[in-house]
Amino acid sequence: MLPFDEDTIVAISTPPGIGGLAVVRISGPLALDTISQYFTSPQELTPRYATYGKLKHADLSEGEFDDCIVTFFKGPHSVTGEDLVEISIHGGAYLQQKLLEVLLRAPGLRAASAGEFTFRSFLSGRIDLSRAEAVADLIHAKDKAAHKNARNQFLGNLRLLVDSMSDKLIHSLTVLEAELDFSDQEIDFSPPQALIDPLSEIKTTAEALLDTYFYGRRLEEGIRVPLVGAPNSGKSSLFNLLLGEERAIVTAQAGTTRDTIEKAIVVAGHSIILVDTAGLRETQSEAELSGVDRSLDEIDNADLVILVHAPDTETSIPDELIHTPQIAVFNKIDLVSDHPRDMDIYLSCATGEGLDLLKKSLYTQVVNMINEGVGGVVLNSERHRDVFVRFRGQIATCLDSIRGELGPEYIASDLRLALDILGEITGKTTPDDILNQIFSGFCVGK
Ligand SMILES: Nc1nc2c(ncn2[C@@H]2O[C@H](COP(=O)(O)OP(=O)(O)OP(=O)(O)O)[C@@H](O)[C@H]2O)c(=O)[nH]1
Ligand SMILES: [Mg+2]
Repeated sequence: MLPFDEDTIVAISTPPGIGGLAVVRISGPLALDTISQYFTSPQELTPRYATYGKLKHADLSEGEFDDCIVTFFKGPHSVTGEDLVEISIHGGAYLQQKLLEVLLRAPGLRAASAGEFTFRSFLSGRIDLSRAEAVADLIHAKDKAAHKNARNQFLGNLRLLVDSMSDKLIHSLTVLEAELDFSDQEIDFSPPQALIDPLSEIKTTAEALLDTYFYGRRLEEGIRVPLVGAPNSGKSSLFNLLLGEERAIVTAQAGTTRDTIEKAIVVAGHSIILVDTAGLRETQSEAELSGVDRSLDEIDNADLVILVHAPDTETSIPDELIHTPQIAVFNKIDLVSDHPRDMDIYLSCATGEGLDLLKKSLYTQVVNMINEGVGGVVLNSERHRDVFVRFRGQIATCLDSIRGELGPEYIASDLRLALDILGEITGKTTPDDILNQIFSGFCVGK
């Protein structure tokens, strides 16, 4: 475990310059002492009550600080497990920085490092590692679906799942320990089905969890939807129409878009990254060729492609698209009376006809991608995926050892290793460098 110093830490918990209210947090043994030197109020600070008053100190000039509200949480009944003070002030960047500066001159206080409040919460046992990570996800959640997933993890769904797997492993270990106790009596060890069944169940759960990862990444990064097609087919026009703003340049000249342009919209509660791309064609122009390469990269990374056809251009389906879900759109129907049969949507960016159908189709495709997860858990972190890949492998090793009728001491040691791997999710057995990496990814003040 990392050294947990007894310092009192301070940080602004809202990014400077946002406006509204800002919260400055002080956590540690000197929190209460410090605030009593900087804050005056007719009322006593009472734990868990918000107290209205003024910040006052020789270091603060008159008029620099007006009213504020201080909330005091007495350790261990605080989020960090230690004495914690939260000062709500007006959110101007100047006021925030000034207060921080002044507090940092107070004896025994130092600036909190990134994620240190949450880290202290973890070290004091208030939350396990998976919930601490969910705090970061909650802060970064861009849409309803990502928020829901982060919230589920924060409520402890992942921990509950891990606990139930751990309990089964511990039970299996108990069965084996009992065998080991009798091993000096030369009774043959025949591994009971009671060992195989729970382990097979655990392996199935781990596999189902790993299957949620692909969707989990989409939750994290957004569903990538490039608009692809021949030059002049109307990709940029459609991109603008879906965004509801004139974001991309549209001209009658083929080869207008070179660089990819992306912008997020929300469909069915999910962030969708719409990407306008350069039209696919053979070309001598170096700049356009780079654009086409980028379009092909986008196709490679796409979750869903909107393939745009038009009567006055010829869009061929790129080979790279074979495995990617797609919506085939026939654009510019205002120009023709007859159109091909094999398209999903018939559209006119000029008149808006067909746009609602395209939006519905996009909605349906997104809803089809939703994975409800296992016990409300969708894996979205590379770290969690890595742990579960190793865990699944270790459970497979345990099962092999049991079926291969290895001695109970070998199977027990395989099971202990599986338990250790699983403990990395909740932080029981997570190496210090990984902990450092996780918490340094947080922002200061969290
Ligand atoms: N009549 C008609 N013209 C359209 C429609 N959609 C787009 N256009 C026109 O087609 C031309 C090309 O449109 P863009 O949106 O720039 O086409 P693009 O696919 O982005 O073209 P590149 O960027 O060159 O690959 C412009 O003159 C648009 O006004 C449509 O539905 N009907
Ligand atoms: Mg374009």
